[in-house]
Amino acid sequence: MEYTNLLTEYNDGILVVTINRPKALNALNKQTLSDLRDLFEKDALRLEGLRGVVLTGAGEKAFVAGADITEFNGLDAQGGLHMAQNGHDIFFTIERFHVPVVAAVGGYALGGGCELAMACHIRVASDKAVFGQPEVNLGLIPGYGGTQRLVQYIGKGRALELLMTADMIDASKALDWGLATHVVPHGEEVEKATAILKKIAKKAPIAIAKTIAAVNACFDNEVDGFNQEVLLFAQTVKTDDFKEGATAFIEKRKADFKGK
Ligand code: DAK
Repeated sequence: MEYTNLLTEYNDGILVVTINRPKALNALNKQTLSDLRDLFEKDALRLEGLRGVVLTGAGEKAFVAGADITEFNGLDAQGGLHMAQNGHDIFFTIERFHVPVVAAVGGYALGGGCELAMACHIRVASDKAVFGQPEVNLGLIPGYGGTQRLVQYIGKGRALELLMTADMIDASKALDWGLATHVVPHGEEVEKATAILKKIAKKAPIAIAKTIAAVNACFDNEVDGFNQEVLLFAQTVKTDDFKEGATAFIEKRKADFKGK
């Protein structure tokens, strides 16, 4: 797996992906988005035994400090439409990924960076993390799902205030508001994210994939989430892993899930 702006490390079913543009605070330029698309749409699907992905940023200061502002020059409405659709597609692919994706946020997660973190299933923050959607400072609104997902995580009033003031929040407020689920000392965020994924990796993989799909259905206007849950539940009932899980409980032993 070779990318221009991503570093990858694969061990024991956990893929750690580092956005690697530290001199630009890992800002999301076109190439980085294209790398992320290749990784989540193709390369990661070919990894044998993949059970989780950690997404993080290189350097001490940033997860991702936003879309790359240097690429905005000359952007017209048509270009903006294309750019937003492209970003939405990639971020939906992450949100709908079949294994959990955890953002390990060790610094600025601003604009497109906050949006990327929110497309992940879980966010672990270091005590130096800073979250915000400062697009209005540039005369823009978020273009990668920020107006929708921020409301989902922190509620309409708080989201509107952050989106309209461009205020930034620190890790402890992000934890308090439910944007992050853990705050750890700076430098330990990838380790914590990996530990969460290792815990999930012990569960039945199909049940984990269906859990992600069912929870996503809660925010999908095209489907009835409760109805989706019924359908997805029925799919888990027919798996070998369900038989193994129930049998293991009765036999008082640990289940050995095969993902079938
Ligand atoms: N893009 C490009 N370069 C960036 C960058 C960014 N977003 N953020 C930082 N950098 C670069 C800086 O220019 C600087 O480069 P050099 O001058 O060294 O060459 C380097 O990273 C280090 O940054 P600073 O020197 O500024 O570092 P400080 O510690 O002093 O400040 C900071 C850190 C994060 C507070 C500051 O860099 C900052 O305010 N950065 C910009 C934050 C921001 O406004 N991000 C953009 C949010 S808006 C769209 C879709 C999505 C979006 C927009 C449109 N469409 C579909 C059309 C999303 C928009 C956003 O993300």
